[in-house]
Amino acid sequence: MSVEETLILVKPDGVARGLTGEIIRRIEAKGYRLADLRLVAPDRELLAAHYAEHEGKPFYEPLLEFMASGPAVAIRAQGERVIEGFRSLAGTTDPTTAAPGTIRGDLGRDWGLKVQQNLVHGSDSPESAARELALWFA
Ligand code: DAT
Ligand code: MG
Repeated sequence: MSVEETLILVKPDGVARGLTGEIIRRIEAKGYRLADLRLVAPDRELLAAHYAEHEGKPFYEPLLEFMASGPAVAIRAQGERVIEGFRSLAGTTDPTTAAPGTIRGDLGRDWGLKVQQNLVHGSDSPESAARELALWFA
């Protein structure tokens, strides 16, 4: 048994497109537990801390700008191997090539889509999850 918790974000595109319910439905259908949930309008400081590993990359500024464009839904989700499991549910980073059946593969749009508009975030390791949960649920 390895019960973990992870940070899931429904990003501003997901909230704006009215997909929060559909995304939460998939999380719950998989059997994960919602331990905490909040609507957050993140400031620059929070986003810079959250995406510190990407600072300096070409997509960093557009990514922060997009993430500040509207509210996000932050979820503390718990479950057996939920970190890896949610990333599997989410699909690979680029919605164009994310597998059908995944959140990004099923719900991502190709028309005018930018890679950062990929609906969700999920922590990628136990260390990231602890760090990110502390930021979003401070
Ligand atoms: P993931 O969100 O799948 O963990 P990541 O941590 O590598 O992906 O990148 C964080 C976010 O940055 C990602 O959700 C979308 C954006 N991004 C990543 N690579 C990109 C690229 N090559 N061009 C534009 N945006 C990118
Ligand atoms: Mg990542």
